[in-house]
Amino acid sequence: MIQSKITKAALMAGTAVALAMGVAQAAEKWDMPMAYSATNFHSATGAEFAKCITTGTGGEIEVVTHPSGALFKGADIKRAVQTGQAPIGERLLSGHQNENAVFGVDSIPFLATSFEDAAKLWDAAKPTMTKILDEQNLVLLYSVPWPPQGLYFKKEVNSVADMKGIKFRSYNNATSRLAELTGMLPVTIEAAEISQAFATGVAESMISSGSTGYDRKVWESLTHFYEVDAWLPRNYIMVNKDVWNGVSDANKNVIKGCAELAEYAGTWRAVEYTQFTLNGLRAGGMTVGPAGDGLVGELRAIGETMTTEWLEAAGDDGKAIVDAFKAAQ
Ligand code: PCA
Repeated sequence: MIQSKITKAALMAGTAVALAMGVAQAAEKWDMPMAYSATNFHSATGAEFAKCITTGTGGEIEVVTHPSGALFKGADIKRAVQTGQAPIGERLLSGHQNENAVFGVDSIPFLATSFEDAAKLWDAAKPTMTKILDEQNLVLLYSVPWPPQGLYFKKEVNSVADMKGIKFRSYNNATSRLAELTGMLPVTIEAAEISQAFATGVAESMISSGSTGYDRKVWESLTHFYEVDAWLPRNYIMVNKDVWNGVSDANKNVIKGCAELAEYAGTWRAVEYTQFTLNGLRAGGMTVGPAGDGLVGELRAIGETMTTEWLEAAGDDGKAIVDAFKAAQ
């Protein structure tokens, strides 16, 4: 009896506190920079994630996405979130490979080449990524893969020799290294700017997903897409740790729930988008198909070189991730 009275009193007090807080707590607006076009599936997933948080927190935290690099360009998003210029943001994980090789684990050629293996590799890598990001004042919320990476050209290519001297658009260290090892000339360009780069001849080829080629209508400049399935890089969503620490437990739970949902939904979008976008490239007039055996063999040899280099650069942390991934296969 007594106990239930106490419980009731505690509940009432709790409600009073919650109401007072509700009144006192002004709604916060979180601007969320994203690097890719609004129509891209990562951006669509991010927009739903934002809505989920706004609804779930009853408007206490309103998340507003800014796709296409409109608020911060891809290369600047992590720094912006780390320093609190933006509370939350999305970035290509392997874009940070120059800070720490471990960030490039998802761009090791031919290590994880299917959605299933990419998920296993992420499971193996997530604790280490969470820790590295935490040390950089960032909280990892969720991560979604891109579809498998293939090669785009404006001519038929059957061997590495055919690539010599081609201007190649890169998006991280691994792609620049791939260009060097195939005799191409790497130039780093954000996805938001590739249509123009191809139209003006600043770049003539790239490795990317069918999704990015489709989003940027590359058939206006390029002619061939070779399915190589070299790797499936990931985007991830991060929050500034100080901002995160200021969020109530209830709202943290809402955000974590929304993040889980977004990771699941985004991953399925990536799977479904794969064939859809390859068909879109075909409809745009491109020749789309698997790379020939000769080319694949040469690329695999280059992949081995890159794997050795990565393992050297990523040290014990990197090796532990790859070992855990292989054990899970
Ligand atoms: N699209 C991104 C990264 C990987 C992908 O498929 C890009 O090309 O920038």
